[in-house]
Amino acid sequence: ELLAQPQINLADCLVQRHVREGRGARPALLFHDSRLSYDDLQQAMARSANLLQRHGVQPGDRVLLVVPDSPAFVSSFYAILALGAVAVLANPLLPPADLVYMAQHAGACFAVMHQGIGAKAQAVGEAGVQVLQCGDGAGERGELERAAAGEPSVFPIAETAADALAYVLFSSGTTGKPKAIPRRHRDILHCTRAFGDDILAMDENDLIVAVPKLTFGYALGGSLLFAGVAGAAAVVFPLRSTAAMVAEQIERHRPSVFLATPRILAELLKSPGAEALLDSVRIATSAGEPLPPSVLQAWRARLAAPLIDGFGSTEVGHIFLSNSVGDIREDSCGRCLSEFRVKLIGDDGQPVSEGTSGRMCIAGPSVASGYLNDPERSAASFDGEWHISSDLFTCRDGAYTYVGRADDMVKKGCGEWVSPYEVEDALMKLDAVLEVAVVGSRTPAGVIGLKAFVVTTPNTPVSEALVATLIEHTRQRWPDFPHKHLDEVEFIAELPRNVAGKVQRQQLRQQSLT
Ligand code: 3SK
Repeated sequence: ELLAQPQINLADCLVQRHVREGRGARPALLFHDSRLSYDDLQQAMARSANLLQRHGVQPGDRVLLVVPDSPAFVSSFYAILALGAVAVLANPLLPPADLVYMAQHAGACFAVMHQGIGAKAQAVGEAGVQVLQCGDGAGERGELERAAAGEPSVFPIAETAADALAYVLFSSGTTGKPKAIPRRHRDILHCTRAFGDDILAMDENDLIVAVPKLTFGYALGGSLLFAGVAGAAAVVFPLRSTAAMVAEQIERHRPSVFLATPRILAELLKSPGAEALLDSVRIATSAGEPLPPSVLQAWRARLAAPLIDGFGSTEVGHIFLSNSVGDIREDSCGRCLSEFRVKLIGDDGQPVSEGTSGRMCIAGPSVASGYLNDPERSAASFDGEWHISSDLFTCRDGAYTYVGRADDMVKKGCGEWVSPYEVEDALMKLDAVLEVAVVGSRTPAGVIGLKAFVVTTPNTPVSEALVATLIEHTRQRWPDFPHKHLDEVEFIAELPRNVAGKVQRQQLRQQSLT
């Protein structure tokens, strides 16, 4: 039992342990046509750790890691941890100013950055951070791979306290600078127990494909780290995931576990051949955004494997509410998982009654106690053992239903609240709709209305008739609730998303309310 130890280093538990215990030849990482075993990964990690140590990286130092998902990302991540240093993960798609902010905010003195983002590396370097550039760690060699090739392939992994800081993830809120969330070595082991073991029943035979990228906690935890705990294999691929790219990875690697997002699921399920494409999957998950019931219905109509909707956050470490095999509900993201406790509170800070919406508060062993170097925002979101989120839920019989972020709700008509997700789900049932986001808008009469930003399915012509069909659909769906009727529709080529792939409703709201 890994959690029984007072000293835990993830580089040991998730990589070196498998080599030590005779599982070194098993696959750890799949990247295009490359296959890295746990032996290969341990050696790449050790070489990089030796190299970083020679460059002066010390235990406790913060090292910015800005590398697309690849063997180089993974071996550098574990090398930083092996040194007892702290990996500060940043998405390579972010602009230079954001990367400089992240490096400075986290106090990074060193950075490993992909050589393909030279201008960004220059900006980080000019901010006083020592930068080492890498390739992809497979076919493409950079400065890091060339120098590391001469380093020993063994490294004495630092003995770190289970509570020591291991890595920092940034969570982009709707406003302000991204928040830095500290993660300790032991945190992900609790999350693995709650979700990887209890819900996914992962073991060393699993092969995981995840839609989001490794700088997002859902994928970092659910693919790379859960795989490391189980001795299973994770597929990694660079760039922002499109449905076509995900389909290609699934076709090539035939995963048993598919960590998905609603958007990619909806797209895959609207294309013919989804059954054949996904027939290796024994369990799929949906998280990152609310799963529209229509997408779950489409999945169930075509696939026998369970699709499990869950809800998590970077502050908690991973998923803390989830459906489970044998208990899958269309109107709920499930029950509180074994490691956690949750409560819903109202504006007065008191628990709300059953069926009333309230702010989700979470306590448990992997819950952060605050944001890094941010006392003000920490005070607003943490209270003792509780993380007070801005997510609103209702609870019935122990199952939680997502209502929206406190700032996503729209008050319309005679002051009645509408959850945009309910209206989006109704619209997603139409064949013409590929993606949709609903926000509050200012109507020509100057009152608050509901506006849908719609991405249509390929080959669907946009027209006034389609606008009328969408509006009429909401009227027919809720004949007695005019506050849920659409007032306006705008067709757009794609929804604005942040680098983690979440829809930027704030941007759409700003556009619609001015
Ligand atoms: O959806 C999220 O924000 C999330 C973050 C970290 C881990 C898991 C999830 C679903």
